[in-house]
Amino acid sequence: MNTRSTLPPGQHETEDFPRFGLTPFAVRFPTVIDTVSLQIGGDVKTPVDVGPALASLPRVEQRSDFHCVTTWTHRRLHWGGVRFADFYREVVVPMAGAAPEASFVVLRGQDGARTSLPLEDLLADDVLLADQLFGQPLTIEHGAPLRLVAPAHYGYKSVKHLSRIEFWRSSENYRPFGLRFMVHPRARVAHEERGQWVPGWLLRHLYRPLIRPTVVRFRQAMQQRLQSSGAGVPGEGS
Ligand SMILES: Nc1nc2c(c(=O)[nH]1)N[C@H]1C(S)=C(S)[C@@H](COP(=O)(O)O)O[C@H]1N2
Ligand SMILES: [Mo]
Repeated sequence: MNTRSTLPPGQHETEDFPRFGLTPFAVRFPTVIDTVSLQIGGDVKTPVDVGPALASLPRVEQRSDFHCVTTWTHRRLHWGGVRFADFYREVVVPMAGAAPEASFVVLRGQDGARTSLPLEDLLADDVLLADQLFGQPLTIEHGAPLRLVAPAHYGYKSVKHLSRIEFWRSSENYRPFGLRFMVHPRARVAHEERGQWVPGWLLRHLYRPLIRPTVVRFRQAMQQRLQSSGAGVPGEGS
């Protein structure tokens, strides 16, 4: 799939690739960045930490564009990691015993961020569990030690600091983070599924003014963390 020649509806290209998210997460940081621990849960036979098993999967490299729902796009990022589809078939099914009907997937980050996607969307060829960006281990800014990369979906589906994935038969017990209109169950960029109830073209205009202050907020929080000792976890629990 080539998404490089034209931008998706309502997106514009940015030179920088900022640390970004909903503002409560600006001051939340991962606690474990030197090893990968990835818990599998939900409707599975054996809840298990599959972090070590990721090393047995074939590695892939991928160039893809990254589209934030607030309308910025950063093109041609070069990710390294493993395919979610390989991970599901070779690790999740055999090790955790996930049932095929458990197709509602919840992804959680060490900072408390969470999102959901249908299993079918995660099995697409371009969805990765990434641990590298441009040949280097992921930085804290961009999701250390492991993040999802789902290029066909808005950035909020690409959970950073990924620590837990749940496979559920039903979505009924899941509550999204934040305001419901901002969360689309699929969030496909090509269909401009930015949120629910409010049309994508209208959300473009509501979100655009938020980009600059959000970038500043996330950058300042990162600088403060660096200044106040590398090991601490400032702002945790807010
Ligand atoms: N754990 C976690 N994952 C997250 C977020 C976050 O705040 N925390 N923000 C999301 C949003 S809205 C976007 S656009 C991308 C930003 O990725 P970046 O910070 O690497 O640019 O991460 C997504 N995944
Ligand atoms: Mo985003």
